[in-house]
This record gives sequence, structure tokens and C-alpha cells, in this order.
Amino acid sequence: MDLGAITKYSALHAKPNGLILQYGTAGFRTKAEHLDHVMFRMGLLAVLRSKQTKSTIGVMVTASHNPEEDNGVKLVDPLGEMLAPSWEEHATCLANAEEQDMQRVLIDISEKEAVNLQQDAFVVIGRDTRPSSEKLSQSVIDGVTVVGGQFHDYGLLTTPQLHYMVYCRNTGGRYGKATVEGYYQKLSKAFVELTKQASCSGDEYRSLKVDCANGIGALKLREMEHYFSQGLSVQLFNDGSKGKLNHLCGADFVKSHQKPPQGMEIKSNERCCSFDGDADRIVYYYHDADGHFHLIDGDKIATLISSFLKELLVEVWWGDWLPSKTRLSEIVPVYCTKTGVKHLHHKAQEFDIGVYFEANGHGTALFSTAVEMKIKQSAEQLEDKKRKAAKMLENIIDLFNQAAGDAISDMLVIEAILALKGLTVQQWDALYTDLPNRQLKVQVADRRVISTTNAERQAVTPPGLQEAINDLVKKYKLSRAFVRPSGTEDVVRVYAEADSQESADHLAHEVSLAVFQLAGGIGERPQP
Ligand code: G16
Repeated sequence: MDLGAITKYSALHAKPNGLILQYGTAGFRTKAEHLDHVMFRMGLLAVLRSKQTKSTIGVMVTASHNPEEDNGVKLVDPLGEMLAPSWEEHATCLANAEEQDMQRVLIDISEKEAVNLQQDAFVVIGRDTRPSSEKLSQSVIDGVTVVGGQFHDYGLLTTPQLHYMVYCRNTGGRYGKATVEGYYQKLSKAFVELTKQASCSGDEYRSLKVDCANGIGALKLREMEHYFSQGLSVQLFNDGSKGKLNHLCGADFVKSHQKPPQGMEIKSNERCCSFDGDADRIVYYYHDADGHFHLIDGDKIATLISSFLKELLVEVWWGDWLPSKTRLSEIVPVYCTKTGVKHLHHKAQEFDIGVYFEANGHGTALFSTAVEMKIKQSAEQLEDKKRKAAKMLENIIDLFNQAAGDAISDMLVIEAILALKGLTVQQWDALYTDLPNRQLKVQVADRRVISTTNAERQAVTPPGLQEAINDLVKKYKLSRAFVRPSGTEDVVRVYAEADSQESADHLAHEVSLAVFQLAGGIGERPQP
């Protein structure tokens, strides 16, 4: 490592005085103008991680659902997963080091992690469409090159596409070809194969309205649509031609405001979906005949996918010993983890088949190598109906992005399942009834004063907060409420549900007031 060169170039990407940032749920996120030094330093860190793992490492420049003025960066580990926790700590240390301490921190990390500095390093970089992203990704490249790392800059990519590229490169192409074209072809081939089997291929199943949050999803979907157009036609809205990224549109807006995005005309019972700014989340929705808005979030997406996988597994293997009326919940255990796909992803990896989704629409399904092999064999050896079901499983495995939750891949999975099962969006929605709920944000001076346990469903600190929530919850029927610090925005998130929308709204408001009072609220008191 040429420490002299690092010091020289680091001065060109100087850290603003006194700025302290934390590697959060999905990397660093803050106002774009504060991130130049972080990008340079994450370039350095990616090289060290690449040398240590002897693998390609990814760096994605995005702030996903955050406002356009924000930006962010996260590192992607060898199998396309989020960065290992010990390296998150190194990332925080390095990002916050003063200029004069940079050399020491880099040497510390290299020693602690036994990094062989002679090893080659390769880093791949992607970025979203924010105005600040191009310059910031150049700072990442500066960091990579100053420590002698090789790199490939993919330019504009969705976040899940970058995860996919990393996974492909580190599995010698077995997972797929590490090009945008390779991604389009792999997913589209699986989708077209699947939808060929659908007996209902009327117009209802062929068209979908997509709100792209004025982000990268629009660009990529437009490039990709002709690959799968024989199975689905998509109509894009909020494609970035005029509106602002994530402003009054996108999955986060639709989920948290429980209303449709601006700029999209919805006729009754039309199937619509929204991506977020970097296309790693998706939610569906429709207006019923009375004009009421219905949201279909990550929980219902997980239910649709799990039920479909269960049906195929029953057909291929389990049918001989499982009573046909067995309920999904009897054979599919459900687990909760802390917020953050990294937690869910690791939990899902513990199983042969793991389906995970956050309510905000972030998720995917994972299949163990053993299960994939068994399905492949079954698709070759079994006969008739069993063989057909095994073939479908084979294709659906290819259609999921197993490196990360992916709005494009999830959209195609959902569309294929609806077409194959002949389900309308209302029938899907009717799989179960959600309790009315409300999410709010509260501004506090330091959101770290709130700590939680039990998969973030109980507050441990500040003292008295959980007791206050418990008392409020007792006032409403069928109610629950949780609070937790956000890992991506400087806010505390409040969630409440109850037997009616009015009660859920009241409860959420009262809990917000308790947070404001007990956790050091700043600015205006939460208004009803
Ligand atoms: C990121 C994480 C998600 C998390 C979301 C919101 O998503 O990857 O797991 O749910 O942030 O986190 P929080 O509510 O703590 O702010 P994205 O789509 O913004 O990258």
C-alpha cells in the first residue's frame, strides 16, 4: 500500500470537520454534498475487502428511497450479500477518521483482517440516476485506483443488478453472465418459459402499470421490456422524464401514505405496482369499483410466493405424504428479524427454501444448492404433472434474483404466478385481510436513544417508553404498536395497527407524542 499516495489523494477528498456518519441498514446515507470523502474511502475499503476475500467486491452509489438531494454508498460482499458486520464497523471507522489518522486506520484494518496486501483486487461499481451519483462514483474509483485495485464501472444500474453482477463474477458465471444483457436474458427466458404454461393469458394478465419513482428502474425496464414482451406488456409512469426522484411517487411513498403515486391514472381493478428509487423494492395496488385504494405490500407478496412454491412442492414431492388440505402455516415456519434485508437474508439462508419480504416490498426467495440440484433432477426424471411442476420450479428459481431483493425480478415472479394461477389482483388481495395500520416518522435530537429488542418490537430505552406504548395499546381493539430508530433516515419510525383505520391513526399519533416526549423530540410536536 502506497501510504504517501493515499494521504495525497485523500486530501483531495477531504472530510468535512466534525462530520460523523454511521454505516447503517444499507450503508452510508446523508446529503450528497457530505459524501465525497466517504466515497473515496469506501473505494479504499472495497479493495481491502477484495484482497481479503480474493473475490470481486461491489460498490453501489445510491440512497434508494431517500430524497433526491441525498446519496449513499454500500459495499456488496462476494455472494452478492450485504457487507459482513465486522467490515461495517471498519467502514464506520474509516469514514470518520481524521485525515492524519487515515494511514493508521487502514493499517489497523489490514492487520485485524489479515489482508494480504500483495493479493490482486477487483471492484465493480454501479450508480443510480441521482444528479450527484456520477461524480460520487468517480470518487469511489479514485479510492480504488490509488491502492492499485482493478475495477469495472457498470455506470447506471439498479442496486439488485449490481448485486447480481457480483454474484455472477464470483461463481465463475454459474449464476449467470455478469452483464446487463445477461441479466435481462436470464430473467426473461425464465419468465417466458413460465408464462407459456399459463392457460389464462387474456389481456388482464398481460398488462401492468408500473410507477418507476422517477428512478433507474424506468431506464432498465425500458431496456428490458422487449425481452419479455410476449408474456407481459408494461406501461411506465414516473419514468424520470419530468418529476423528481421518489417525490410523491415510488414504493416508499405509496406504502407509507397508502395512496397511489402522482402521475398515474388508475381505472378500477387495474393492476399497478411501484418501484423505489433504485428498484430494489416493489408494492402492488389497485382501486376497487367504489374507488377505494387497496395496497398489496411485502407481506402479501411473500404469501403469494410461498403458497405457490408450496403447491409446486406438493405436486413434485410432498403430494404422496402430505394431506392435500394442509395449510401453508403448518409446514412453513415464520420468523421475524430486525429491520434490514441483511438480517432477513441471513435468516432465509438457514433453510432449503427461504422466502423473505419486508412489508415495504423488499425481498426475494433463496434456494439451497441441494434443493436446486434435486429440482433439476426431478425436471429430467419425473413424468407428466410432476415433471411439469418441477420445470416450473426450475424456471422460478432462475427468475428470482437470489443475490438481493429486486423489484424487476419480483414483478416478473408475481406476474407469472398470477397468470399461472389465473388470479386477479382482488383475489390475491383477498388471501387474507390486513388490520388497518399507520406508519409515522418522529424527529428527535438523537435517534440512538431508542434501543429495542425482540426483533425491534419492544423498546428497551429510553426508560418508560415501552410502558407508555403498552398503556396506549390497551385503549384500542386488536392493536399493536412499535417504535424503532430508522437505519437510513434521521427519524424514529412509529407503526400502529388496530381494528379500524381511525383507531390505528389515533394510536400512531399518541405513540408519536410519547416518543416526542420521552425520546427528545425536536421541532414541531407531532400533529394529528
Ligand atoms: C433499506 C434496507 C431495508 C430497510 C429500508 C428502510 O432499504 O435495505 O432493509 O427496510 O432501508 O430502513 P429504515 O426503515 O430503517 O429506514 P432501501 O430500499 O432504502 O435501500
